[in-house]
Amino acid sequence: MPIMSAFMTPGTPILLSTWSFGLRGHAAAWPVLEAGGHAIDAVVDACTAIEADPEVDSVGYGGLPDRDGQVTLDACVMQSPSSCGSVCCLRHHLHAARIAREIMDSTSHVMLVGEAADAYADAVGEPRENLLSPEAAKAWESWKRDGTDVDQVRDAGRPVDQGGGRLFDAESRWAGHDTIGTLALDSMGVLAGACSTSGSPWKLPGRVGDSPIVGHGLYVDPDIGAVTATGTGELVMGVCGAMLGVEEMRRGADPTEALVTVLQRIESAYELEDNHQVGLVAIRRDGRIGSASLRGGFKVGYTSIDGDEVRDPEHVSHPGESG
Ligand code: SD4
Repeated sequence: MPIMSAFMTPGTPILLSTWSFGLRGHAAAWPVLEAGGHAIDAVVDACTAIEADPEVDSVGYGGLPDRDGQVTLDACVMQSPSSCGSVCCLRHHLHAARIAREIMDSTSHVMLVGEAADAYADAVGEPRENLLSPEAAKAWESWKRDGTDVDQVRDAGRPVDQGGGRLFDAESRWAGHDTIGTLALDSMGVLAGACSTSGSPWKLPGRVGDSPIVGHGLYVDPDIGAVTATGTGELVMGVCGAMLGVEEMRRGADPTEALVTVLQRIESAYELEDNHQVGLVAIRRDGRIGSASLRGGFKVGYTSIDGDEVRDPEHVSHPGESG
């Protein structure tokens, strides 16, 4: 299949997100960019809106809990190697991307984790919230009752994005994926990214995936481009997926070609299982965009001065294998 990326005029702001529900976040973020605002504000606003949106069935409130029934949230934000922030395993605060940004802006650290991260969020005035929705609690109780093996549950299906913001039907809800990754290029030509997740369903307590780790679920080099990932975090982590994508662009690859290299590296490093999916999106510094996924079912939300669009990825490694 031909590998192409759309060309955008430098100076024109754009937003690019994993999954069609990314557009719900773009609705909050686009006015910022359109008014000449900063990419970092836009991506945090986008994630904040998605984290709070109860109709998005796979991010923030409503996300599936860990093995012990506890929802934990992870996020990171990035503008450059010296400007990034991350938070892992929040148990009491919903707006993980905003907290990661606070860590970036107000501390000399990059990452805070666990109870201490919740305490930090308290200290900066973030409200404590219940993260477990009644629907997610019911799903967890039923999983516990059945005693189904985690891997069998995941094999029930991969998320299939129908373009309307929902990824799961009642049965494949068990396989819940929980990540929004948003990239922005603002009218000053500055890039930023944010990534927020509740991780994989029924995970071992303490498990953290790619999303909040700089270079894995998100990487931004202001002189080169930005990449963010969704899907099976362990696969992305093993190849430093987001950073690899940016480094491929540094070498001169087109954004989609760069993402295809990440997927090829994953395929050569792992035996793919039925439940595995990885989706990636990229913006190069000049506004070219790219997208790719291992399997069908992934979609991309894209917003420019021409409006909102849900797009199929430019490349699908195994197009026949959707959820
Ligand atoms: C993780 N990558 O924690 C996240 C999950 C995800 O769509 O992206 N789901 O592994």
